[in-house]
Amino acid sequence: MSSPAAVSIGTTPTGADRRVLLSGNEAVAQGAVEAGITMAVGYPGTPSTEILESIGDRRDIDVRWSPNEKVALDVALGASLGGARALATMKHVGLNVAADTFMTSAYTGVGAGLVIITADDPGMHSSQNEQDNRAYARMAGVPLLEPSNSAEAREFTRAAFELSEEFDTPVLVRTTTRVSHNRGLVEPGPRGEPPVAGFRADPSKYVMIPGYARARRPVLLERLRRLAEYADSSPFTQEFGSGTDFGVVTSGISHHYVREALPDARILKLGMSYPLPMERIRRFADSVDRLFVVEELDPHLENDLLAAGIAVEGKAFFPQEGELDPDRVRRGFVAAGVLEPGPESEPPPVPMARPPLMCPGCPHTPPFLALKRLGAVVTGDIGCYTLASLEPLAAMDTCVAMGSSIGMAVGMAASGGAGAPVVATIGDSTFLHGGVQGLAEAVYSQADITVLILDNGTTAMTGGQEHPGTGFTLDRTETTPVDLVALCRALGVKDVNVVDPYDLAATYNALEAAMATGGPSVVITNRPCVESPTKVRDRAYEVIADACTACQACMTIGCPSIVWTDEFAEGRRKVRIDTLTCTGCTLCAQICTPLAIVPVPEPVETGHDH
Ligand SMILES: Cc1ncc(C[n+]2csc(CCOP(=O)(O)OP(=O)(O)O)c2C)c(N)n1
Repeated sequence: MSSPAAVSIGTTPTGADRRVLLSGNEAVAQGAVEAGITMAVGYPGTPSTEILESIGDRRDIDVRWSPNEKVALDVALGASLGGARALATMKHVGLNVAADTFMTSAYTGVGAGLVIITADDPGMHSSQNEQDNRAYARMAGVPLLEPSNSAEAREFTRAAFELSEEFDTPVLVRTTTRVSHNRGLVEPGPRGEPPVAGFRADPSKYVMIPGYARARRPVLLERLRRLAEYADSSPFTQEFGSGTDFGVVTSGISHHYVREALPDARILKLGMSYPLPMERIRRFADSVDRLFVVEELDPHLENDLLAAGIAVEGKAFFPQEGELDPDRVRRGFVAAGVLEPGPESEPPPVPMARPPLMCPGCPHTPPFLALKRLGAVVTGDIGCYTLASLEPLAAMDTCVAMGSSIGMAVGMAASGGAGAPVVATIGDSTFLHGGVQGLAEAVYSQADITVLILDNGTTAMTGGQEHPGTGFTLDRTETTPVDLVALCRALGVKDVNVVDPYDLAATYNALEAAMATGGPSVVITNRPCVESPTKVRDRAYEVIADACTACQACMTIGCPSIVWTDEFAEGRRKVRIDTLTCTGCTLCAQICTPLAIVPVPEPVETGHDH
């Protein structure tokens, strides 16, 4: 068997074997390129981020990060109305942010095709919840496609643009972490021709005042009826296996788990899971004695089938929380009496669990050390700094949704029950995503809070993406950065201070002073992330073993470069520094009272090149 070609997204391989190995995210991008998109826009969020990154260097497509998902969808919708096929990408919780536009875009319909990718995260590998975004398709009344692997991610995304134009509707394509990140064989096609139509003004379609929106509601419902008819004959529905004892209705990645658990089972695989191909499902149900639904998370399909009067079993045997896998599916079918109990497969051994930690030299560490010492109540936000909630820093009290820290701080302070000064901590990307309005609220209500903006010049948590405060666009073109100090002042915050977080004393003092100010105050830390966009590596530090008194103060910062030794002083273990990973931030040296932590000596100049 020949091996698949290496190819960049959107170019067609020329060898005999035209297949390439692509992740689900790359395959989505490939499908969109083949569909002729000229606009791709999103906000980073695992597991969706690589979709835009994989086409970021294309000159024929306008690929951009927006400040948040709502703006991304607004940009995509505007582009679509202007005649450009547009792709909007986000993680599942991003659709909550974009939901306002999403709901009403179902009323306006589209110009050129508009496809929204929601990348869901069952199992919460990197998310604050595991909401099942299939519900959004029903709530908005838009068609939903669910690819199960990379080949389908490409095909379904491409087809979604056709559907979008044929039915004049945005189309939601839902992937899940396993589909987004797994690699599979894909046969790419050529770049599609972008559509040429421009904007056609039609206020009754695009201006959603009540009088016009009321008239669009029946249009939406009639469109859904036609989509349901289409679903029944669409190529998105496939049948596998044989037998009449039982059948399984499934979609997305669950399809592969069922086939692994029960290779010969009768399966009806739904590629389009809203609206449902109900007549096909009914015929399938009639052809088997027992019908099961296997689906991750909510009983989305199960409830629809039950509501249609189709007897079906599902969540009684298959869990509603977490990811499914072949073993969980097998156990469900054993419980249902369909499979004999067999030997349980042993999960592979996991090396010693390592708790997540901030990186060596992370500029987020010092302000949290200071906040802990200052005894603040800290409403946190989402980003690398959320790790400050864990030991040994343990300096964050809440974390709910992007941008929530500031509004929650306002409420916490207003409650009168905080018992200590309240500080909201928020990253630069998150501040521009959803924090600015919280600060407006703090100014508006003259809340007695301090907002700590951790400006590391990137969106580090998701791998270092640009945002409007960085001064660069997705393709690293320079642009005008949003000036955070000027923005805070313009909102009405009088007390705005910038501090170098590597100076622990200055950081402590700045926070202490801000917390003592009445009304809202802002402290901004200004060191770049040590990993992105370029690695920051200064001269490393080391521990003078004889000088170390084993006080272990340096261990309180949770730096992974500081490790235990086998030496003891007064019964306590001494430490050393891994000089390969130390970035030379000096934080540990600043808190080492015996002055045992010093820079490694400069290499001696020998005059010889090696
Ligand atoms: C609504 C929403 N969109 C996207 C994400 C994914 N996400 C988590 S944190 C984060 C931003 C982190 O950047 P920043 O606030 O600058 O902090 P840093 O990680 O750089 O410290 C993103 C995009 C999310 N959790 N929720």
